[in-house]
Amino acid sequence: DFPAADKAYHNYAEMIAELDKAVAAHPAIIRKTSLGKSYEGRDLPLIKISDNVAVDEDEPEVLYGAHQHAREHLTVEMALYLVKLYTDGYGKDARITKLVDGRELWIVPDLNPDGGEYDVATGSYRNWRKNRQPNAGSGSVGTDLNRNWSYRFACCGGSSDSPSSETYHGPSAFSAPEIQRLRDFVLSRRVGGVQQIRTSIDFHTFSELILWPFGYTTADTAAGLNADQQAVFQSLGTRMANSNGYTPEQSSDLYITDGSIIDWLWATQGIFAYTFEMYPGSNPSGNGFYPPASVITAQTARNKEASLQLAEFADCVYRIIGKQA
Ligand code: 0X9
Ligand code: CA
Ligand code: CA
Ligand code: ZN
Repeated sequence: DFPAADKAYHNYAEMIAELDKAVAAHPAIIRKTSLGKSYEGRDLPLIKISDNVAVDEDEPEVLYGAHQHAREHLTVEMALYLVKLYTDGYGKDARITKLVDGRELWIVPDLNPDGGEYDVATGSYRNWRKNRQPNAGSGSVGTDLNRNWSYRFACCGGSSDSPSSETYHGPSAFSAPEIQRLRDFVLSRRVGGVQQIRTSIDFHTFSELILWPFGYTTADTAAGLNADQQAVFQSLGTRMANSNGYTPEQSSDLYITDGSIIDWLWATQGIFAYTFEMYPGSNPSGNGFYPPASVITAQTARNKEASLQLAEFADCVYRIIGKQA
């Protein structure tokens, strides 16, 4: 489990218990299901928050995801924060109530439970990043889930062919069961050929950045990303960054990545998808992946405004540049 000093972080069982508590307290607006199972057979929880939650209404949909990378435990806390924000705030805060009534909010709080549990299993952090899927012909375990998506998979030097690498992309796109499950969910949100999810944040740590596509190329625009669309990404990214003090930039300004979730969500589904790299901003001493539990409250609440903005713009993201889709 987590070291004693960090026991405020939620392990897998505690995360599930917290979600179940929210469902018990607010059954009319929150539903918990599963995307399916991880490699080791853990459920990958899926939360929906909306009015008339049992009904698929014609409301813009938003996806918040967390924990593709095992050691980035602060992102699970971020997802739990959003669950509380939208449920406890319903009927009390006008802005929250309007979003819950007018959107269908999807939260995937833990896409890599196997890696997360492995990271804390001994009571000392293992600095684990990937999932826990064995690699045939290699003693090295694990695929980097954020290199396993199919769009320009392994195209551009932004991932590794070596199973021992931290950024191993897997033997083929969607080889990781966790990524298959999230892909299938996202594809299931196409209704009559129209993707219902409009905006998304995939939470990571660390560096305090807001990143947008593409990751595979340093070009600002590319096939499938025109100047207007780039301006939308940059404008909304900058607005969200003004609220949390993160640095907004194209994801390839950090480094080239291929097979990342946001490139796939944008290029194949037209979803305005961002990567947030949470606290800390830099790593002067110690390990930036393991901030003390004392920062959880402030560093999750720090993303309240950006998370609400992402949902508010989901009805027409082009509004931010004064255009219509
Ligand atoms: O390398 C990653 O996957 C992310 N950084 S992390 O330290 N959390 O591993 C950055 C991904 C940024 N690029 C894209 N999202 N395309
Ligand atoms: Ca609804
Ligand atoms: Ca719907
Ligand atoms: Zn990450």
